[in-house]
Amino acid sequence: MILMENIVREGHPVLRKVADAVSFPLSADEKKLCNDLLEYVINSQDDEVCERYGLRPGIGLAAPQVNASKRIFALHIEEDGKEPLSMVAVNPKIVSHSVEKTYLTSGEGCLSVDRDVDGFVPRYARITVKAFNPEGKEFKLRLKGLPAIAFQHELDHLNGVMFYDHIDPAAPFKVIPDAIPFDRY
Ligand code: K2U
Ligand code: NI
Repeated sequence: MILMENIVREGHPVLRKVADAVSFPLSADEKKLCNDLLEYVINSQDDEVCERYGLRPGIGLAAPQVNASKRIFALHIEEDGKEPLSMVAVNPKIVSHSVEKTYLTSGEGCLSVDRDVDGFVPRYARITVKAFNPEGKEFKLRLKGLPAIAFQHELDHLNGVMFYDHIDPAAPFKVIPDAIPFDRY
């Protein structure tokens, strides 16, 4: 299982690389990586497991964050009153997006960043995405709200982008044009 010691931290060059697309069928190691990434995000949202293994809770985890420069990430998002969103996305793409933006009013964090970086992170409010599951089956989803934000955060990891790259250091809380705020709490 992935532990915090397996998650690389900012400054590690792998976090600034454009990750490599993977080809199907996945190797045994790549299949294990997919399972491990999803297992981490599920484990990290279980208070007992989180406590026992000292995990930081996460709703997403990308392969580069465990030093594997491959275009794979996992998401597991449970929101009250909504169907859980649980996926491993292989070679993910945003195929279209809204003009409208959104941002988490709480700002964003990252399992690879051991510090608070304040500021609004502009994200597309609604996205249409395509990806493959680990078995090689393509899927297409329309996402909004926290799933859309998380998908964009993880896709950034596959392109060597960190959330704070989107924050204007001169005005971290400046109003984002055409943006609707997203309150997590
Ligand atoms: O990629 C990661 O480091 C996991 C990120 C994913 C994420 C960050 C900001 C916004 C959406 C997703 C976080 O550590 S997950 C922690 C978290 C949990 C719930 C909502 C937002 C962030
Ligand atoms: Ni992150």
